[in-house]
Amino acid sequence: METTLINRKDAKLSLAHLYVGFIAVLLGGIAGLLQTFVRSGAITLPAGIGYYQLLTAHGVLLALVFTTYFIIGFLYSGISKTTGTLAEGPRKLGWAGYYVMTTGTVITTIMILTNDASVLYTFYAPLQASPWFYIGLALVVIGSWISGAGMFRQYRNWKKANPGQLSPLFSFMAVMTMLLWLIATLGVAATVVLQLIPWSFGWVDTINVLLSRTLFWYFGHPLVYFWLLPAYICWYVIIPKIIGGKIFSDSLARLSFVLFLLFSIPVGFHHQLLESGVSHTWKFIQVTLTFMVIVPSLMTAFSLFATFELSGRQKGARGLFGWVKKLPWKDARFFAPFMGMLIFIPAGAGGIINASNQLNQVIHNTLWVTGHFHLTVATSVALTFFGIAYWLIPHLTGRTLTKKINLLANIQTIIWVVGMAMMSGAMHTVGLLGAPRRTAYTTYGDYPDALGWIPYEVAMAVGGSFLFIGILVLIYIVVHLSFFAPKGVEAYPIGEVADQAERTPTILENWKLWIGVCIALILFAYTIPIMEIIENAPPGSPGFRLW
Ligand code: HAS
Ligand code: CU
Repeated sequence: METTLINRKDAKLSLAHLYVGFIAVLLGGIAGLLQTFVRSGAITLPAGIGYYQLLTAHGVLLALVFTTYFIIGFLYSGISKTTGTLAEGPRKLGWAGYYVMTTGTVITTIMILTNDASVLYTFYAPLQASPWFYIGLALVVIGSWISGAGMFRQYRNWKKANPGQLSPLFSFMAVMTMLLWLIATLGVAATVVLQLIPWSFGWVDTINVLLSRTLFWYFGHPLVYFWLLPAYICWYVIIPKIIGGKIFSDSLARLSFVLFLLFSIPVGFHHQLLESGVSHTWKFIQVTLTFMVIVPSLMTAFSLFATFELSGRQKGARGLFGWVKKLPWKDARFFAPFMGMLIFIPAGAGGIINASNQLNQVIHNTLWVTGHFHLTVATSVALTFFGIAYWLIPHLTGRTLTKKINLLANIQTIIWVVGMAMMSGAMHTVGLLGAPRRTAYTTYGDYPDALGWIPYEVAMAVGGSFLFIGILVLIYIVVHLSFFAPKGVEAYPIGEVADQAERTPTILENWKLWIGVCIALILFAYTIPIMEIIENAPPGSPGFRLW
């Protein structure tokens, strides 16, 4: 039984992040529920609220605000746990980042609420929001850089104090995640600062739309791994401890994170396969690299199965699948992330379909894609984050996860999986039937095909209602664990590496090497296409406000 909590000041920093994250979940969830009702034709929105306004709030609050705050809060806590209490400098940077991000979040949210930024979470030009929306987003990114700098400093301090030693796995993974984020956000920062802000203020009249979208997707794909890697940290480092097993291999875990750094970024064109203005050659190269980035996920699946099986056999499991019975199914800290893993199998398969050029022609811009990302980020990642919160919040507040709340958390997980299966299942199917994404309710003049989509949209609304109930249960649990649960010490589970595992090669911690290869791959995949996009650009576009 563990008896130590991480430093109280560090706990406060993490908690501040988690609270903003969960407030965003509640608000974003309300928007999501309403959207499914509008889309299926069940209601019309009162008080001049627009469908696209809700959709923007939903995407920004859940995909951008919840994830970023949760991730930074979680990573700071794990760094404090594994490298020791944060030094003064890193902690100050953590708070500075928090305040800058929060200022940006508030500005962005106000712009959405006043209906000055109904441009969805991808804010594609030539849709034009108020300049303050982009300024808010820029502040969120700058704040996250400051927080990242704090983590890098703490990691460097640890390295200096422990020369020649391999850094703790959690801290290595946290630094890799923030490094990936730093390099990726350079793209979105470039389009926001150099293109969108000057254009929305009216300092320039037109914008190069293709360049802006390309810079967005340079960032947008690694963004999804910025969400995924903290979930992988839980799967690699936390879950083995919770199930009473060991980390299968430290080297494999580190190698998979290195591969994510290398292959996450030079692949953005798989979001632009139907976009004219980019040559086939470069699309082909980036699709090939996309298939490379599937490898570290397959390695992760392999390593998880190995951890489960080894620990099951140690507990006496027999036969091919006997180990399944030895997993702690009733423990919400395991069950929620496990359901995330399970869903990631079909979710990842869907991703491979998306990335295949010919199949992408079928699913692009349909509700299939919306189904895909509700399985990946909104189930695999979100359920894992919920599973982390169930022990992390009480650890930080000095309380405990009681049996009752654990049971409620398991019920929450089931509600989530059922709701998402319905909603995402319907989205995938109706997407194949041609229903577009990013559209409000319409019957296209009672066009028969479009009428055939409506039953699926009703199924989406039913699933969405389950999910909303899931969010209410989740928020109840979070509030309880934060303020009302009995005082005590909830363990911070950090797994140990299996004894038989080989020694980790130090080259895996050669940051200069990996950053060098990463930059080389990015330059290879993007330099010529971006030059072509600039050289062959059609006349730029003015801004449009279509809402
Ligand atoms: Fe994706 C679109 C391709 C993964 C999120 N994706 C999106 C969008 C989002 C998103 C948000 O190529 C929409 C963006 C927008 O608004 O337009 N995606 C992929 C590929 C992968 C992938 C190849 N996506 C993700 C992840 C996301 C995410 C992860 C969020 C977290 N995606 C695409 C493409 C598009 C796209 C195209 C553009 C579509 C279009 O045309 O617009 C891969 O990384 C997936 C690899 C995963 C696997 C699964 C490994 C399984 C594991 C679980 C093991 C389970 C165990 C438990 C051990 C190969 C690790 C089992 C135990 C038992 C007992 C059974
Ligand atoms: Cu992608």
